[in-house]
Amino acid sequence: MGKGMKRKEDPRFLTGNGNYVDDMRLPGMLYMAIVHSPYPHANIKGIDKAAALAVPGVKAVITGEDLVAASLAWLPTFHGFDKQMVLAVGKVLFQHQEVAAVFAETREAARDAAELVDVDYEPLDPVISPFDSMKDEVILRDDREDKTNHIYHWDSGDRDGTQAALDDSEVVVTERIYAPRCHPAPLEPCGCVAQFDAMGRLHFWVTSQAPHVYRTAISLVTGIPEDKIRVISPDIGGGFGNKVPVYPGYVCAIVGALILKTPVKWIETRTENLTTTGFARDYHMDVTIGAKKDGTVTALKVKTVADHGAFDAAADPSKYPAGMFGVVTGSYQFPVAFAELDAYFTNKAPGGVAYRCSFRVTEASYAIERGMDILAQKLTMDPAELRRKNFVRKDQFPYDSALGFTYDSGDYEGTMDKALNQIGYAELRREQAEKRARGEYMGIGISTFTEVVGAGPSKHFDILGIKMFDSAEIRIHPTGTGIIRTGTKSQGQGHETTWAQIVAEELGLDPQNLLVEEGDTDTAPYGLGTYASRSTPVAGAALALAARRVREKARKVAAHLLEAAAEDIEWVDHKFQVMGAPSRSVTMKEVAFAAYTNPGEGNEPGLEASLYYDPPNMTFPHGAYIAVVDVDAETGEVKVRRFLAIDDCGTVINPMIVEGQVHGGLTEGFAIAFMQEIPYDEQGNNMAPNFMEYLIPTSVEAPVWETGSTVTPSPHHPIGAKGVGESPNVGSPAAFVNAVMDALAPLGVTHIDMPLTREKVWRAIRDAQAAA
Ligand code: PCD
Repeated sequence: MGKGMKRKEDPRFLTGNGNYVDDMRLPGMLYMAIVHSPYPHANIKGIDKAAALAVPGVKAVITGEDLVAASLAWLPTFHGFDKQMVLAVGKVLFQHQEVAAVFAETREAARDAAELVDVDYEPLDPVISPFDSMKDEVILRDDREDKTNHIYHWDSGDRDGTQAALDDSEVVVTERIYAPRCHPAPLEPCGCVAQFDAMGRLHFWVTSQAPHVYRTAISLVTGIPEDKIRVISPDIGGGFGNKVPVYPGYVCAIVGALILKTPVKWIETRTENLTTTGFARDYHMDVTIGAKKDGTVTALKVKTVADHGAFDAAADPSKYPAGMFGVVTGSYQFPVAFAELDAYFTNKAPGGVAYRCSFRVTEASYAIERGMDILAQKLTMDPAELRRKNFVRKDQFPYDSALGFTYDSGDYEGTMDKALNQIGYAELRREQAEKRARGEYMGIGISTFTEVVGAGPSKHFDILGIKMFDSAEIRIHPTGTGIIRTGTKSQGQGHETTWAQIVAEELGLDPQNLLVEEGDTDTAPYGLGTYASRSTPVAGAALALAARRVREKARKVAAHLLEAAAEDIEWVDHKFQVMGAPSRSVTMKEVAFAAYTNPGEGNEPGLEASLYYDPPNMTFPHGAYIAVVDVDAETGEVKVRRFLAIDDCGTVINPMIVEGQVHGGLTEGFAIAFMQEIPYDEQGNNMAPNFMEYLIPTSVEAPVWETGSTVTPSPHHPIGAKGVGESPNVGSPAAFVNAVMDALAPLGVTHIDMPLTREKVWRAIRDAQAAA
């Protein structure tokens, strides 16, 4: 624990020996390709399969009508507010929507044939903006009983109290802040292999962040009894939220394997990944902050319009339709606040998914961290001082926020001070003043965010009704090695290493000899999977407590070996010893052997335990990020000169892994801030369907990351750990944008929506200069 142990999984990955879904090859396996709609909104007048079926090697073509006959035309989305068409029936609702599936002996034949499926479309006018959609002039989803494009309303806090406080405030700032539609584009796209064995049992290899939830969902959708389904998530090349939802292709592959009685593989193309899988953000947030002239905040109001596309793909807990957006009060003491959100359907690909974001925390953090800077600019106050004035103080935890969360622990001021010192803030401000005097645009951007991760306590959190606990199972072998299983599933995070470290610490064993296995529903205990930075807060806690259960059992065996009463045995320095007689001790390795060879009378043989953990609260990691940029006013180019991230995720299991998590998340945050968006034109065309348009930063574009940490343990987690995987993506976009706005402040620019492309920055500068 606390050591930068090298990742146990890496030899496999670094030598090209990972085992991914696309590595699966089964005898007789067919390949599936999907036919996509070129139109965002159209009636389907007919589908002619003949030309496709004539392609050599093609075995079958299925359409939505075929699925209707099998009652498989719709699949539930994970928070239960909506369902999604598997293959379009009657009409298509977004460009690239799945219309038919082709099965063939080779991938090439399947794709060639997919192009020959002749679909007769009658194009309809698309509704692309949620602000048009809300007028309900055209109802997009005629399958729904409520004839409206409005999906849901959510609100939290004190509406009247907030308005009254804003009316009384000496200063009020307000800004519409857009969090663009974006997408993680993991290295490995989504895919699956479906096989029914001789006993009719479904074996389903799939790129899933939540294999157990998939098993239950597949059973509920298809009617196949759950014991006849085995879901296996092998190695996964990045998930980032993209691999939480169940996609139409999965259902089609299972149907294909069932009707053709042979295994079916489907691996989506990069363009399919960028056009059809669940998308994140697309939040239009009206942020209003009230304050006194001295900068003390008095109230926060946020009104959001969310564009969820044609189907609401959100996997949010059912009690939280807008996810954890309520963390929008951030790290600050707002005496009163009100947040409300309305979500709408449009003719875009399904939205509402979380990308490196614990259910809308990224949007919320971006809104408040941008908002605080807009307030600082209005008050001509230093943004660090404004934050300091309003931080929840260290001695106020557990802190009840105005929107109903109980923050577990934190030291916001201490973390910010560490960041300010480490980056040399005062010196940077001096340099900026000199540059400004010379007409140069340098900016410093701060983001002091609070996250909420570790979903979650069963009283509030579920997916499809299943409570969001997690689980751990530990078996120690006679020789003092063992196997560890959890209900989570690493997609690159390094669980094979960190889970072994937790158990090794609790049991005094060698982490190199504790094998970690996740992702096979036949062997792993039921768990809700890995997303929302929940694995460490939930499964990590389950592991520590399961290990303590093993230790309790081992204590009895130790007592037998030491010829003492179990009550007189204590656990000191990773071994059992007789109280007051340190020379009389046994190691866990010795106890393990005895557990199978000589457990002692009345002691149950064997050494294992399993445990389900229902967390009492979420964990609230925080951080202080600072970006330093230079903006070229001639070209709009932004150069990120420095970026410092101080993260506080409580007790750290593996500092090297945490640093890697932070580097990865910052690089994604950088991409979101400066280059990435899934935009749609007015005709509803997806304008970033490939990597020519959807840009992925490499080490060439990415800044050199400086990192550091503070440690404020979570008081309710057995080892004090909080999540960290999402923090860098949650905290960094605001730091980048704040830095650019700080650079352009002398021009009177207050806000530009991400991504801050050269063109947008250049136009803002030009417009500001023209207005001056
Ligand atoms: N850790 C440590 N310590 C602490 C914390 C943590 O060490 N304190 C570590 C662990 O153990 C792991 C990691 O670190 O290994 C992480 O963790 P977390 O935070 O708990 O988390 P998870 O749950 O595991 O995971 C999840 C996340 C998310 S959420 C995302 S997006 C992303 C991240 O993770 N993704 C990914 N990261 C990553 N990485 C990689 N490589 N890949 C991927 O995919 Mo979502 O909701 O899904 O949107």
